[in-house]
Amino acid sequence: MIKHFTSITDAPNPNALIQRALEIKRAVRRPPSAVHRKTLVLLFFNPSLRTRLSTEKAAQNLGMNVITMNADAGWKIELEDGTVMDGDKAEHVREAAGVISQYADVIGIRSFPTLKDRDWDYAEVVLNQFKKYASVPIISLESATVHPLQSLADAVTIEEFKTKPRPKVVLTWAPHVRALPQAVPNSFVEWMKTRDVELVVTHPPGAELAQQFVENVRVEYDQQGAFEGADFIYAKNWSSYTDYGQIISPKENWMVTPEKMALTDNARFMHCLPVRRNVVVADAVLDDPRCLIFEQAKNREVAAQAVLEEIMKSGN
Ligand code: SN0
Repeated sequence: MIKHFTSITDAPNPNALIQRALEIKRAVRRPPSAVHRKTLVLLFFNPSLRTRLSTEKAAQNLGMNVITMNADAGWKIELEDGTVMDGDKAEHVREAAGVISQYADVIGIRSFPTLKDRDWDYAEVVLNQFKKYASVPIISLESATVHPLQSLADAVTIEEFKTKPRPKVVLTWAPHVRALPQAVPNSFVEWMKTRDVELVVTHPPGAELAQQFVENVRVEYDQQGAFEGADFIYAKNWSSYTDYGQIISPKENWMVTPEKMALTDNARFMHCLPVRRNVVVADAVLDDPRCLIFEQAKNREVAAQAVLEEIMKSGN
């Protein structure tokens, strides 16, 4: 039974979700009657390609109605309680969430972090205010600090492509021209901790993730050392948590190259996308048949379907 799906802590049995996603992938798609005709409203405060398409597709596979709204250009929503609304915010989240709940059986929310105010971002204000004031379950479509639908799909992908009972999974920081959220790495680590894998996180000094995510996780500053014997290389850029939101520019080049991949045990390459070619990872790695980016993207659909099905099963 799950009510909301906003982080791994909402899933009492992550493995059951992973196994169900794999079952869905193998099975003929037939909408269960409990879900048929229910309505999913997706609210995007930030752009989306995979999350939007895969979640809409998953809902359609289940026979649900989907309404998607780009919420970035509409009313500015007041998120704080008790404010005098005499500024530029036209509608309080209390009304916005309450109204959407009149039309939706489930609401999906995408809201990136500000990358300016760490306490505010890590308090997950947008997501939590929607959770508080909506009367229906909330699914995270990537919030300020985690991206559980991506990590569930990544866990499914690793389950499908592992060739050893306990593969070595390496999350490596990679360069980028913009300051990006920590949501994908935070979430990936959180999900991998529940799997039977040897997890190593490698990043330059200054790229430390929040303690609550990397507690008891092996962290190495030596990228090439970390790559040795790896079965999966998961690359992702993130901006600084300690010097919050700042771009990290290490002295060495952290881009993933064929030379670095050669240090692994013939590892599979993974990235959540979108990816900056020849900044994060070299063309030759992305275009190699061992790269799993499309398999990951494909698994976003079954991941979302397993979650929606489970939420609907809970009688919501
Ligand atoms: C987002 C992120 O969290 O890093 C979404 C990943 C699922 N990535 C970006 O915003 C990349 C944007 C860019 O300019 O490359």
